[in-house]
Amino acid sequence: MVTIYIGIGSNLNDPVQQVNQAITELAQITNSEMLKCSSLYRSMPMGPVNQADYINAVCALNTQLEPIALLDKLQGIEQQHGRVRSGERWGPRTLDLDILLFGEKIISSERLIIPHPGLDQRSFVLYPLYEIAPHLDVPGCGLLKTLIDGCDQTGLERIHSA
Ligand code: A4P
Ligand code: MG
Repeated sequence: MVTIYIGIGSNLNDPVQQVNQAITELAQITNSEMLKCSSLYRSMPMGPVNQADYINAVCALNTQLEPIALLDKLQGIEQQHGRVRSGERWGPRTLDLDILLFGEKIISSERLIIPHPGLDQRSFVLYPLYEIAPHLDVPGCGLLKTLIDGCDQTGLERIHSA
């Protein structure tokens, strides 16, 4: 069993509902166990500005799956949510599931980069992660608390789901 962290993001088709539904589905992944979920956060879009605010959250799971098998499960869930890849970088999406961390692993392969790129600078990842794992040491990036101290919280608001 290894503890992994998944970042959830949505800004299309009722994002709060998309994220809550995704949390339910993550809890049903085979050979895995949901440990913790953060609150939901509303965040200003990173990337093109002509898109809606995002809803973000982070979950911790224990899993026996290998990283690629987990990625396949997550992409299956994204498909169930009607994810359409428009080709626009950082464009709007019904559901995005990113493997933020996979235990202590550092991976750089064609399909998978872990820790997830940019994690150490994204308030919409760091703050929900800090809520559920305040003592985390992020492989290759250092203490989460230190990353949080250097990360502006502007444009990020913790919300309570409906
Ligand atoms: N991939 C590589 N590493 C990973 C990983 N650790 N987890 C590959 C998941 N996938 C990983 O992903 C493209 C490919 O990345 C996958 O096929 C997989 O093999 P994608 O979901 O099709 O594309 P994407 O998400 O649009 O691309 P990218 O560059 O990963 O975007 P990000 O970094 O996910 O950012 N603003 C706010 N406020 N909140 C957000 O959540 N999200 C994004 C997307 C932009 N702006 C945002 C937010
Ligand atoms: Mg992604």
